[in-house]
Amino acid sequence: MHRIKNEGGNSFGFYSMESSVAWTRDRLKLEKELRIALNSGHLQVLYQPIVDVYQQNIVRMEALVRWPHPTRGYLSPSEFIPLAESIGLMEQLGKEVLKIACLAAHKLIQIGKPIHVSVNVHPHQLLHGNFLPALSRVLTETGLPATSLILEITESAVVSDMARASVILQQINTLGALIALDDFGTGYSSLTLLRELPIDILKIDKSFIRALDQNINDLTITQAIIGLGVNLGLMIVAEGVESDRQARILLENHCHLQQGYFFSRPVPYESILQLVNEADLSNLASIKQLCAIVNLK
Ligand code: G
Ligand code: MN
Repeated sequence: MHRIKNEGGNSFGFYSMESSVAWTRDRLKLEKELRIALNSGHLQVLYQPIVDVYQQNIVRMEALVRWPHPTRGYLSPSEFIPLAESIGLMEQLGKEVLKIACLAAHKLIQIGKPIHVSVNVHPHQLLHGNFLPALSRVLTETGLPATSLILEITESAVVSDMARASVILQQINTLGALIALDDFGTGYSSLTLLRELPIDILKIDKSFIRALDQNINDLTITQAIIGLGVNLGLMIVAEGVESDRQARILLENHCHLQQGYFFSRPVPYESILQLVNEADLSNLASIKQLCAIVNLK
């Protein structure tokens, strides 16, 4: 049952004594390996650029954790975050990623490239731990101004305990960090949430962007989210932009903050450094194409 639930639920599997023993053994091994990886600094943080198509510039980067596993290859968060959560490692893992990301952003500031860093915060981390003191400590230790940090939270985190989430988000807001609502449109999309909480940014979920140029419903929903956000004075970021057609449609709808494989995959810090150091980013073919689009308008 736990295996099926961990794989996303809403399914069934067959139980046998042998498979159960094998699964438990496998899982215990993975747990042990995750603990070791975390404690010995083996988890990697990659950064995916968020570009401002108008400015033709990288203005932010989203920190995304990866686990280079010795035998299973690169594991993405969806493959080990549920495990980290179930064995109580989520807070430690979250803090570690936050610290690495803040250090990276601080280094960029020091070389005159003030790029905001956007860090995903897991619901557990936000609601169950001592999030605010931990956040303050990381900012002090890394020297990153709070105003250079964006925390990405999901609607489900907020909805699961609205009262507590509200208090914590207000405190984060007072500190000066920005708050982004991640995967917007896939969860509850409660409008009360937008009215009552100090949200600064909406990130349109990539599921709407994927078929933006083929599906009129996806386009309509995307336009509605942009309209809603703009009218509420929020910044809008489109995620999962994979083609120039998608980028162009978003731009036509005044959504100029964009992120996705069209611009860049998540890359190591050294590659970000290289990208931001390019005078005009013209090595990013996609940016070049977009410059042409913007100039045409
Ligand atoms: O939930 P969140 O929005 O933080 O998820 C980010 C994830 O989306 C990362 O795992 C990242 O690798 C992935 N991602 C980023 N850009 C794209 C894209 O253009 N297409 C697809 N399919 N996935 C993307
Ligand atoms: Mn995110």
